[in-house]
Amino acid sequence: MRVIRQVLAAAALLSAAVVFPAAANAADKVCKLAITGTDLMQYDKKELDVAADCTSVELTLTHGGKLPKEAMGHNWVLVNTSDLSAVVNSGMSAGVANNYIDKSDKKVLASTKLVGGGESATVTFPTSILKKGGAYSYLCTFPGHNSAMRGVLKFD
Ligand SMILES: [Cu+2]
Repeated sequence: MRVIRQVLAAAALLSAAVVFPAAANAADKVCKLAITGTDLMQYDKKELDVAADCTSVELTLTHGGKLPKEAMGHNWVLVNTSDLSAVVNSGMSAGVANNYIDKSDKKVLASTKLVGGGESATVTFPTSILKKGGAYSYLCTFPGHNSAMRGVLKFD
C-alpha cells in the first residue's frame, strides 16, 4: 500500500511538472518594446502601445548618442500621469548614484537604470500592474529632462 501511494505521488508530481509549464507558456505573451534616447534630449517615440493579450512587457531603452550618463543620461520610468511631478522630485533626491530613481517610491511602476551614450537597459514588468484601456506616462527623470522626454504608454 505504501509503495502504491509513493508511486501515485510520484506520478502526480511528474504530470504536474509536465502540465503546468506548458499551460503557463500557452498563456504567457511577452511583448517587446524599444525606445531610444538621444544626445538632443529626446525619446524617438511619444507613444508606446501594449496589446491587450500581452501578459508582460520587455522594454529596452537604448541611448543612441555619445554623451556620458553624467551629462546626458537617460532612463525610462513608467508612472500614473498624476504622479509624474512627484516621481521627478523623488528621483532628483535619489541622485545619479541611484539612477535618479527612488526605489522605495511606490509611484514608480517600472523603470530602467540610467544609461549613457551607446548603452542600453531593459526592464520587464507584468501587465497585471496596468488597467485595460489605461493610459500611463513615461519619462526620463534625469534632472531637467522630463519636460522634453515624456510620452504615453497605452494598454489596449
Ligand atoms: Cu534623459
